[in-house]
Amino acid sequence: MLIRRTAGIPFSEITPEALYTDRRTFVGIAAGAGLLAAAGIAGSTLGRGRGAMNAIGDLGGAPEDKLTPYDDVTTYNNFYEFGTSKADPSRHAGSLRTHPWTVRVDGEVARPADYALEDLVKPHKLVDRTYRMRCVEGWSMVIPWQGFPLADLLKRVEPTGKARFVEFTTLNDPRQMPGQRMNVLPWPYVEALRLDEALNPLTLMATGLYGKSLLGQNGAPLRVVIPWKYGFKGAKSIVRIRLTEKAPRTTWNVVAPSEYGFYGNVNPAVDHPRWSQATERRIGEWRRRATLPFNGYADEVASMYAGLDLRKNF
Ligand SMILES: Nc1nc2c(c(=O)[nH]1)N[C@H]1C(S)=C(S)[C@@H](COP(=O)(O)O)O[C@H]1N2
Ligand SMILES: [Mo]
Repeated sequence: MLIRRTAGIPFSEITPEALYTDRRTFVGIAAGAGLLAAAGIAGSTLGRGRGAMNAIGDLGGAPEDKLTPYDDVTTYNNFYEFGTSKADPSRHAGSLRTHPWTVRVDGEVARPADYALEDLVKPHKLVDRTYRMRCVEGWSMVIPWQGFPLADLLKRVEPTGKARFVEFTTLNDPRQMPGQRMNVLPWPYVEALRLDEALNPLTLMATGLYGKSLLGQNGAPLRVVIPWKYGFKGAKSIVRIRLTEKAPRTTWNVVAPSEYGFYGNVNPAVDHPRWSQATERRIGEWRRRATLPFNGYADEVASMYAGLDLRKNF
């Protein structure tokens, strides 16, 4: 699938100056960083203070953030359908066929349908969103994604008055996904959000990163990205999006409920039972840095959890 370019300009021709002057194309936070990356300055520091950050889009108060190199983003992965080691997905995801690809959208919606991927994506304006990503294992990355807000798709399919949750299901096909021939997880991989989380403008259906279509290891052709939650919430290679009234059963929560709550919000104050979540290591760096509440996106998301005990609802 071709990635639509912002205003029809090829990524290779977009300069930092163009980004700076065309501020209106910056949707949400750090919308320009993906373009910067594609313009060939991946890994450069995104400004040296909040002022400079704001000029190209605010990553949420972490002036030291640099884009994680493309090679790391595409070779250090968790995608147990292709094996449990970090290198397995990039080694084995070549067997994933993403054309044709169908996504079922059903449950509590006025317009349930099976969509060919192209028809699902085409009506949406693709945006650039550079997000900090934090795995529950204690490592993190900064990834320039392309995709469309999940909210745009949900509005299109018209949730019914009963819809309270959105469930995402990954492809289940052991012929293409060798890791599914083993019982490391119950397949298919399922994740879910509350409807308000799914409608939050930060929640992205990603189709690409660094200006290129997603590779299998990153969840081609379509995956969900929720930057204030631990990585496991972001289901890859999605074949079904179902709206429900009751809370769906989600894979890691079912496998180890004491370790993986339904919410999975990044929270340095709530340790994983087996390790601290207070700090993280950015891939490509050695030092550990402080983990931020909601991964640094508290301004955008904390209000959704007002009155909720985040120690119980982890
Ligand atoms: N289907 C599926 N989705 C998945 C996973 C998985 O094993 N299977 N791993 C999750 C975890 S733990 C993380 S940290 C992220 C990693 O995404 P990335 O490899 O694109 O960085 O994918 C998430 N989505
Ligand atoms: Mo993870």
